[in-house]
Parts: sequence; C-alpha cells; structure tokens
Amino acid sequence: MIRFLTAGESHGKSLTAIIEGLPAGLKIDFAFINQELARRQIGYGRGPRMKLEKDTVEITAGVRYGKTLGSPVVLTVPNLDWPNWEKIMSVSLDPSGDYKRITRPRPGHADFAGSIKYHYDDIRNVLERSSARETTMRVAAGAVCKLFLKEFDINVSAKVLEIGGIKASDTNSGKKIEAKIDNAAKNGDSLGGIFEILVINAPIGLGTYVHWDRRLDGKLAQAVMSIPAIKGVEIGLGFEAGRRLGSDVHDEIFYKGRPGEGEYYRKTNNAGGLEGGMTNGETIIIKAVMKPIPTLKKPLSSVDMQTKKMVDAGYERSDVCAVQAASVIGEAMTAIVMTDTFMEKFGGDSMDEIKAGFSYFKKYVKKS
Ligand code: EPS
Repeated sequence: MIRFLTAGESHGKSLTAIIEGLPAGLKIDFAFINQELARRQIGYGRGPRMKLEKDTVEITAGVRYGKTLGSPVVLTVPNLDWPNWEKIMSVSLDPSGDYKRITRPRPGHADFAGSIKYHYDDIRNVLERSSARETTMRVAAGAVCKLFLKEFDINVSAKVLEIGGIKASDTNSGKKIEAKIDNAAKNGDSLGGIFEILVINAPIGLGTYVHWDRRLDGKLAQAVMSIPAIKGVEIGLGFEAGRRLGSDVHDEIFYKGRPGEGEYYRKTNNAGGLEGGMTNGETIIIKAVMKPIPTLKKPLSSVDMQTKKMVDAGYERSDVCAVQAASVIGEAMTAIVMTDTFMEKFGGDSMDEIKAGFSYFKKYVKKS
C-alpha cells in the first residue's frame, strides 16, 4: 500500500511530503521530479507568486545512490518567498495580539467555514493551508509514482479541454483563451475550466469489485476531487451515459488472433477503461471540472466576521486561472492512486519481485 502525507503552509518555510510503501530499488530521476514541478508552475493566468518560486525538490530520506531503500521517502521543497513572510508566519514568535487579522472571508474559499471550525479570529490561519500551494507536494509525490509506473510502461498524462467555456479544440483556441483570461484579469475576475487525464497501458484487473472502498473508479474520483477547486469528476462517458440507451453506452468485446495467443479488444471506450471498479485494459479516461478561483480582485460581498457588517471580501495576491496547473496535479493524484492499486495486486518489497509477478501475470492474460 502506498501512503503519502504532505505538510506545509503557503508562506511557511518549506513544503514536505512523506511517501510510505514504495518498494526498494526504484530509480529516482531528480531532474524528472523537478520538470514535473515546473510543469505545475506554468500556464496562462498564473499570478506573481509563480515568478517568485522555482520549485526544486530535495530528498532527505529513503533514497541511497539514486534508488529507493524501501523506507519512507521524504521530499522537501523550500518556499523561496519565505524571507518576506518570516515574521508573519513565524512558528515561535507570539505577536501578543497586536497584529493585523484577516476577517473578511472570500465566498467560495475555505475562509468562512475554516475559521468557524477551528475557532480562529484570523483567516490567515485557514488560507495558509487551504492554499493550492500544498499541491506542489502532491506533484512531487506523483512524480515519484510516475517513475514507478514507467517501469511497467504505464503512462499518465493530462490536457486542458476547456477554459471559461472555450474549447481547446476550437480554431484559434489558444488566442481566444488568452484573451478571455486577460479580460477576466482586467475585470478583477477569475476563470475555471475542464481537463482530462489519461492512463495508458494499465494492465487488466487493477482495483476490484469485491468491496466499495477498493473500487478503482471510486479511488480515482476521490483523489481527483480532492484537488482544490475541483467540483466534478467523470469517468469515460460520465454524465452523458445517463442520457443514452445501454446499447449505445457499453463497449462490445472482440478478440483478434489465434485462441490463446491473441488479445481482447474494444472498438469503443465509453467505460473510460473501468468496469466493475477494475481496469479492463483500455485507456483510463477521467475528466474534471475546476471552478473559477475564489480570490477576486473585484471582490464579492461578504460579512466581516469581527464586526458582522457587510463588506467586500478580502483580496490576497492570487492567480486568475490555474486550470493548466490543476491538470498536472490531476496527473499526480492519478499516478499516486495507480501506484497504490498496482502495488495492491503486484506488490513486493523490491522492484525485482514486483517485475517477476507482473511478467507472470502478463503471460497469464495472453493465455486467458
Ligand atoms: C493561492 C494564492 C497564490 C497562488 C497560490 C494559491 O499564492 P500567493 O497568495 O502567495 O500569491 O500563487 O498558488 C501557489 C503558491 C502555487 O504554488 O500554486 C491560493 O490562495 O490558493
């Protein structure tokens, strides 16, 4: 089983992830992890913070001579903006009550419910951790899992399908999307969109129908839904399946080649690679929708939680659109779940053991 934890505040000193359950002997490509981190930082519509940070990982445990040891892997990314926040985010200094509190919750953000839930009189205590800065470590952990999956030729990728209602497949979509984002920025507004994640070459039989919390579709949906601002996840045809007849939804099964030597195949993939909570050998297709970022330069109405008077919601430096970044985080979360479910079926203590089990299963599938 793969478990991972992240820690870190948006303007704290650094961000950390611990991955537990990786086998021994997985080669760690540091440059690849940093490339993945860089991919998360780009995209039209990101705010000034992304120019300040250049996310670079340091591994402080669980790896020796470029390979995992089977012990927990600890990854750290420093916040380069930290020197500007050392006082505001100090872990030891007690400001004795005379510092400026944030009391105007942004509609759509964690601010409101978070400060009531944790008894805070300063929304900063909520926004620091609810900030999407935390997703840096999901991408770092996801990159390690992608390295694992690559050893078995499994590839996870994603692309943006729509931003603010403009389809990426439309003519001149790049220019139209940039203009839409520029316009939103000019008006102090923000934009969301839709992205798609693909998992290519996953073997048949990952996940299982035998118990609700082991179904892979459920695990993937939860993982992608847990990304900040994601409001919906579809697998394969998704909601469209509810508008069609069964005969127009289910993917017929075919076989090519000599019995026992050939392979099964489908002509369609409406199931998005998952049937009965298990992979069926087709590409896994996941779509997710991201709402517009709730931090608006032209603020919505809100209530000051100290005075209870109507006010404009607070504004913090922010992005206008981060759908591109969310798609990279979606890949990472998917890679983590796929690694976990792969380990559930083929798990062993070393890469050698896992490869031996996997190679046996591939031969079995060929015969079946
Ligand atoms: C975020 C606000 C902005 C974003 C941040 C998410 O940060 P800041 O308040 O420091 O300008 O840049 O995203 C990241 C830092 C990141 O690494 O993605 C928010 O309020 O969620």
